[in-house]
Amino acid sequence: MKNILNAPFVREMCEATANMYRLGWDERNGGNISYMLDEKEVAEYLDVNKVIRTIPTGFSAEKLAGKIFIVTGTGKYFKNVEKDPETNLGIVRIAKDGTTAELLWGYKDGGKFTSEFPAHMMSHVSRLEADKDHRIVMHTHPTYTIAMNAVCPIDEKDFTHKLWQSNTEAVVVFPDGVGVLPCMVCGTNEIGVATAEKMKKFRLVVWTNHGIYGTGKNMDEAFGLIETVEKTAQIYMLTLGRVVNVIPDEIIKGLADLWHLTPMEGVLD
Ligand code: 2HA
Ligand code: ZN
Repeated sequence: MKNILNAPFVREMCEATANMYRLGWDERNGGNISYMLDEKEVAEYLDVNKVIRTIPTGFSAEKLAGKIFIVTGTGKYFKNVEKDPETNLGIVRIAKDGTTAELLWGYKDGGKFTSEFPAHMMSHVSRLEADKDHRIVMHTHPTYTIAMNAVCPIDEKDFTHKLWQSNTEAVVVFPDGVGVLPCMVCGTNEIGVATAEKMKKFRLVVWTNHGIYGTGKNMDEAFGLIETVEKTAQIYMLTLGRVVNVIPDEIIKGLADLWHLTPMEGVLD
C-alpha cells in the first residue's frame, strides 16, 4: 500500500486549502471542499473494504451511493490542513442507503465532514447530471465577492453583467454566468436543495452575505473559476462609483465569439 499522505488527491486538498487561506478567503473554520475520487486510485492507498466508522449524513443521496469523496472536516481550519491532513480531512463513501457515510480514512480526532455536506452532495448530483466529468465542489468566503454581492441587487443576470463589464477575462471564464441565492440559513438541507437547483444551470453560485459555491472537473478548474470571479469583484469594488470605462456589450460579445462561447441568455443587449 502506498503512503496516502503522498496521494495526489491529498496533496491537492492541502495545496488548495493553503492557497485559499493565504488569499484571505477562509478565515477560522470558513470554507469547505469535497472532491469525488476514483475508487481504483483510492485502493492504491487504502483498504476500501475497511470502514472505520459510519456517520449519518442527515439527508438522502441515493444517486451518490458507492461514490467516494475526500472532504474537509467540520470546525477545521484551512490554515491547518497541510500540517495535519489526517485530522482535518476525511475520505468517506456514501453507503448503499444513500443516508450514511462510511469513513475510510481521516477525521482522526473523532470528527466528521463539513456542516455543509448536504449542499456539497446535492451539488455533486446536479453537476454530474450536467457534466459526467465533474468532480469538485468548493465553498469559500472571498472578500470582494461578498462585498460586491452586498451592494448589488440579488439578480443573477445583473450580477453576471456587472462582472463581465469589469474584466475581459470574465465572460471567457464564465460565459454560463453566475447564479445568486438570497441570504439563507447555511448548513441546512434547504440551502442544499436551493444550491443544487442553481447548480443545474451554473457552475458557480453566490450565497448572499456569505460566499461562493464553485465547481469543476478538477481542482485547478474550480479554483480558477472562483479566483476569476473574486478578482473581477475586486476590480468592481475598487472602481465602484468612479468607473468611466465599462466593457461595452459589443466587446463582451466579440470575446465570446472569438472563443466560440455562448454567453448566458438575457444578459447582453
Ligand atoms: O464550514 O463555511 O458555511 C464553515 C462554513 C459554513
Ligand atoms: Zn461558509
